[in-house]
Amino acid sequence: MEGAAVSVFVKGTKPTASPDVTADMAQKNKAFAPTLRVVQTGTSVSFPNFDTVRHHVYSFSPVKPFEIKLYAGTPAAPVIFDKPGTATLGCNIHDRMLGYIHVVDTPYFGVTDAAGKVTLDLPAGEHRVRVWTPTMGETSPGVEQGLKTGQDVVIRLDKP
Ligand SMILES: [Cu+2]
Repeated sequence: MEGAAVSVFVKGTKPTASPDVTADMAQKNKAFAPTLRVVQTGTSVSFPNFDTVRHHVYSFSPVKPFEIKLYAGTPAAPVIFDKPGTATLGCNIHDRMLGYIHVVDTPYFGVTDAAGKVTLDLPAGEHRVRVWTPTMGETSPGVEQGLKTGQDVVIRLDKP
């Protein structure tokens, strides 16, 4: 299964990243790497191309429609993801390329590993955790529940 985006909302923290926060969504072997990248709202994302072929990356998603026309190397201008939600990425040249940038209003986030686990370093207290996976679809906000730091939180996504 693909990784799940896990974000934790902590009262009193800034929803938006400072302007110098950056992230990468690479292309390697004609695939997005990673398939799913989680960023805080306001993050500048670069799209470095490590392949010897050119890519043409786009998103039609309402949270961030954009297009980077046929390019090699790293495009000069990063794309700023300024609204929370999910952008689905594709490539005009390689139809099978599919990736996601999941944008969250919190600095606390991660992606689950192959075992479905993620560990986050949180301020002590009670917070809200939200989980989103690509299978939910880009318009889904994900599922949310409470959590208390220091305890394992189990979220089952296979419930009806
Ligand atoms: Cu491509």
